[in-house]
Order: sequence, then C-alpha cells, then structure tokens
Amino acid sequence: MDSAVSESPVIAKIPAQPEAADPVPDPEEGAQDWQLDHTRAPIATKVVVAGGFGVGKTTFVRAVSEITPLQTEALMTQASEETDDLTATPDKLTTTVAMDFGRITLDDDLVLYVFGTPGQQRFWFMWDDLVRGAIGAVVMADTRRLTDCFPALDYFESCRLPYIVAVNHFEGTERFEVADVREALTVPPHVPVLIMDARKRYSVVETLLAMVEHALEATPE
Ligand SMILES: Nc1nc2c(ncn2[C@@H]2O[C@H](COP(=O)(O)OP(=O)(O)OP(=O)(O)O)[C@@H](O)[C@H]2O)c(=O)[nH]1
Ligand SMILES: [Mg+2]
Repeated sequence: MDSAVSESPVIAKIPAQPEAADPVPDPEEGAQDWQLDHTRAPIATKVVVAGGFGVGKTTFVRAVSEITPLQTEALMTQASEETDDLTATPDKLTTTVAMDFGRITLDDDLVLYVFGTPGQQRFWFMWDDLVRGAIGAVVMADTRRLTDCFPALDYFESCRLPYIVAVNHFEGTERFEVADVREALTVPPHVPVLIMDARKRYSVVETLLAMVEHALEATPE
C-alpha cells in the first residue's frame, strides 16, 4: 500500500464505521398529512334530516353526499293515494321507507354522516333509532304545507336535540321571509331558520354548516 495514502491525516481521522444495521422502517412513511397532524384529526359525526312527507329529505341527502347515498325508496302505488298527498309534488314516484344515508366532508376535518328520516307517519317509529348519537337535526319545511313539519319540531324539542329549520323553496311558489316562517312555526329566537334549495349542493352545504354551528353553540363539548 502506498505509505503516502495510509499516513494521510484526513484518512487517519475517520472513525471506524459500525456495521450497517437493517434499516428500521419509518412508521410514518406513507402516512397522509392528516394522520400525522394532531390538530387536524378528522371528526366524524352524525346528523339527521327530518320533516314532513315529500318535503325533499331524500333530495337533500342525494344533493350533498360524496358517496353514492344509501336509499330505501319504494314505489308509490294507488294503495297510498288516500294517505299520501302528492298535490305539492306531482312528480314524486317513490317514498322513503327506512332512511337515507350519505356522507359529506366539511372543511377537510369534519365528516358528517347524514341520515334522512322517512316522512310518512307510519314509519315514525324509526326515528328513535335514527337520532341516536346525532349532534343535531335539520327540520325541512315547505311553506305550502308548513304544519307537516310540526311533528318533527315537537320531536326534537322534546328530546332536546339541537335543530335548525330549512325551508325548501320550490320554485314557482310564494317566497316567504325568514321572519314570517319563524313566526308561523313559533320557532324560538335562538334556532336558525333559513331558506334553501334541497337540489343544490351549495345550498345544502350551507344548511349543514349552519346546523353544525348551532349544535356546537348549544352543546359546545
Ligand atoms: N321543484 C322542486 N322539486 C323538488 C325540490 N326538492 C324536492 N323536489 C322534488 O320533490 C319530490 C319529493 O322529494 P323527496 O326528496 O323524495 O322527498 P322526501 O322528503 O324524501 O319524501 P318522503 O321520504 O317520501 O317523505 C321529488 O320529486 C323531488 O324531485 C325543490 O326544491 N324544487
Ligand atoms: Mg325520502
């Protein structure tokens, strides 16, 4: 060996390298940002959409869901002609017999599981199961048949679940001011009332945001 190299002060100072160990796998490799950031852990929560027969609950869930919504629609037949009034929604062919289910992610870290209730009175027994664990509810109303939403209002008042009122405005029908609807339904001042369109995603998102905000104010924990 060349003595000039072995005596080089540079080489002499390099310490002996330990034997290469097996690489330790990085447990965070492949993890997504939200999995590592404790402040942005997604919160999943449940909300309910209720209201009278044919007010637009299934339409609401369908408009907003980022997954194919679970629907339990049954064809309406002449057998229900006398109980199910279709004058306000002549194009309606089906009705919900169990529930609607959809999912929406709001603001990246809040996932809402949206459950639509069946509107017909003969299926109301399902509501107790549907609302279990929910943080709040949207009560949908149609100004042509406002009284149809009274049972839903009474239900959420009695079980003390925070709710807001969403008037699904059908085009071509008279448009009422929020204050008029509030008065007609005797909705307490702290409960938000808004006019919306169940077919438009942005309108449904706005409604859900208002509901979450209201639920957080009512039960901040
Ligand atoms: N023009 C118009 N039609 C609407 C609107 N919202 C819902 N509809 C229609 O109204 C009908 C009733 O809608 P659904 O979403 O099935 O009502 P629902 O509340 O789920 O009904 P049930 O589950 O049977 O109580 C459907 O034919 C919808 O297409 C709206 O804002 N404007
Ligand atoms: Mg429905």
